[in-house]
Amino acid sequence: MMYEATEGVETSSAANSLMETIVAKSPGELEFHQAAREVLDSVMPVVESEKRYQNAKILERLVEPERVLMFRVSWVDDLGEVQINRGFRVEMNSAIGPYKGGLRFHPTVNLGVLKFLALEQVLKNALTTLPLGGGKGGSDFDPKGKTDLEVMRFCQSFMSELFRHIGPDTDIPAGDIGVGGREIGYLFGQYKKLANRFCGVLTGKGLTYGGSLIRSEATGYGSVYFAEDMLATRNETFEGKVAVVSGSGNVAQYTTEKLLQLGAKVVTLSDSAGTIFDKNGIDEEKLAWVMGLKNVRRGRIREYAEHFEGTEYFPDQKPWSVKCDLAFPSATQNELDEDGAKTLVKNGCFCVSEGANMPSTPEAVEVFLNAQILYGPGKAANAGGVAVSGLEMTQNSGCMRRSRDDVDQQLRRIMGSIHENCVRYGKNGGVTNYVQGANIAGFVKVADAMLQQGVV
Ligand code: NDP
Ligand code: 2IT
Repeated sequence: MMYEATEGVETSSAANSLMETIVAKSPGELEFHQAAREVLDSVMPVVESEKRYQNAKILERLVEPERVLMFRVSWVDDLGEVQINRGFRVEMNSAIGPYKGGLRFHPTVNLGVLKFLALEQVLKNALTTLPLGGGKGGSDFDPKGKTDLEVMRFCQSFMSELFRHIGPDTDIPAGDIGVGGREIGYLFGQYKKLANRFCGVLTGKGLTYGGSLIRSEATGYGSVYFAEDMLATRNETFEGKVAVVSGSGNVAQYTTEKLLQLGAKVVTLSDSAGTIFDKNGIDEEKLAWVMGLKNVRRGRIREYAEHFEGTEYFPDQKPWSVKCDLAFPSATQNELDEDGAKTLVKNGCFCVSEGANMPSTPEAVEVFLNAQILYGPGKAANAGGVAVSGLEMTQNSGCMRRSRDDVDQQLRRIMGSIHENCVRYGKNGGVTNYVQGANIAGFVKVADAMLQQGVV
């Protein structure tokens, strides 16, 4: 079967031929194909100029997970009915450190989705400057509408299998969609019981049992810090800018918080059912209300429009048609398509920073690159979350605790260094292609480590 390259993207025959192998070996894994295609297109020129990468088949090895675990998760719901879900952990690459990456609980989870997330994680983690390999896991379990006890029983059953494969020096999971503080707590409790060991095997833990200050905030804050650095390249700041944010979970909430602190006006949030548009801006008080709605009452974003006057609700809509200067896609993959991207650019949006993983379709990315707006891809812009996870690991292993300011300053410094690295590898004339920059900078670090470790 021939693999169709994305229209308008320069491809090499080596990239096409590796893509065909990937598709033949992993049919149907569409999100993985999409993520791999982008990486291959960015890094192939580097590989073609370095014989040693070709001889050691670095790229061919990079797209093949080192190990994939897939297991049954059986549990009993509140009505006494037996439920069966599927659990996964994709251990993608451990060249520069132990496998590290989140767990996602969402009905759309399958092997292809987790392989795309794991590949992104490998390059993202390399960008953080920390010694972290890449992995991702999760389940097709849907926490929506489940009671706390059901979620606890599911997490315990999930960890009853996963615990034998993870550890603070081998594989350290964390949160992602559908996995927040509540789930990490239940997962940690079960790990500790089975392993008879209290250690930093998970990150995103509660502050009373080894969690790091700023971990909850880190992905959202980091995505705004990355945008701040992109804006600075054009002598711009957040002051007086209008921003649209998608999603209303962990990443969207703290993106909004940091944007407010830095002087921007945030006018949208969304969830899988629709978008709210608040022309007056979501202030701190309204944001606190959203956090209660989403993190405690676990309600729908529609309720915002019922609660706050002057707000509109657009069912089944994304935020991209709302006029703005800045956009922060912070919900899920492929939530921003070509039409959405064209509308954003037409309305004057000139900076997009991705809190989510791969939220823009390849066609949307093309629109941003052709328009030469500031476009920060997820693997660079959202790396703040895993970076603070890395700091949490060092606090756990050193039995120490950093202050809020200390962690926030380190996060700021790391985002600055990721930005610098993207510019170093992505600058082309006066314009930086952050997609190329992020992919090449991450790849070179992992590839060199793989070369030095031989064929394993
Ligand atoms: P949460 O579960 O806290 O929130 C997810 C948000 O996205 C919710 O508003 C949810 O709406 C929406 N959403 C999820 N799936 C879909 C879908 N299929 N269609 C439309 N909307 C959807 O997750 P996070 O905020 O942690 O994660 C958001 C994104 O950020 C993900 O792409 C994740 O991979 C990425 N990310 C997260 C990091 C972290 O540290 N948490 C780190 C780096 C990246 P609803 O409630 O209706 O489902
Ligand atoms: O996509 C991601 O980077 C995350 N979900 C966070 C991973 C982590 O290990 O903190």
